[in-house]
Amino acid sequence: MAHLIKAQPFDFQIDLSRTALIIIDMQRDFIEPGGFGESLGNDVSKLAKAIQPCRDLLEAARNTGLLVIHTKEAHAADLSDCPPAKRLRGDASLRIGDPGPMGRILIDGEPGSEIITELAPLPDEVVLVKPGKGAFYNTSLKDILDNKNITQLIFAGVTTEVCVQSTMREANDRGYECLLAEEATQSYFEEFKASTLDMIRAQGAIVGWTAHVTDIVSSLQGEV
Ligand code: C5J
Repeated sequence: MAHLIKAQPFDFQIDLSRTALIIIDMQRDFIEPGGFGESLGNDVSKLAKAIQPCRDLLEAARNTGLLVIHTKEAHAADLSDCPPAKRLRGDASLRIGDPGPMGRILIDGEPGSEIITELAPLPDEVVLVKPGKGAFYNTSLKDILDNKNITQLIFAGVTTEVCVQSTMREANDRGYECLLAEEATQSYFEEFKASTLDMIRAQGAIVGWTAHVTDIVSSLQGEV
């Protein structure tokens, strides 16, 4: 059934039977102290604002029966999927693969790579491990979406200008209609979040749409 969601730059016509919710990288390594985000010098407390809006969206998506996909940015224990250029870049206090307070930094299976408990995936939800910033790179995401006839994607998660934006651009180029839930995404840099939202919806939704979580949730609940 098609619903209209109040969005920018114009209303988003959603077909619930062809829509998935993708929650990007709400994992301890980015949200909690001692992980990858903090090792790069970021104030990780800035991302906490996204948690409750993500929960609201997740609950509505579950109640509506949408396909739910959680992504995690994480690498194999032997680092075979981590290019040296990624591992060695910058002035990190701990690099990818180094032991930290939540296990090895950004390694799949370590405590730091777990999705935060507030957003813990249900057993039937997809948890997609991705080695890059974009969730289509070196993953089966396209096949998962094709198998379910998904053509529209609602995005949430962190960080807005890195993994969320990269994945939205990848999805847009592959023909998906992309809607970003404004309060359910955060950046370590407020100005980067604001600019990303502007870039996405500029030029007549050149990458996609943005909408408030309350408007998305009301629409999923059939209230509008
Ligand atoms: C970053 C991400 N910021 N999930 N990853 O390195 O956005």
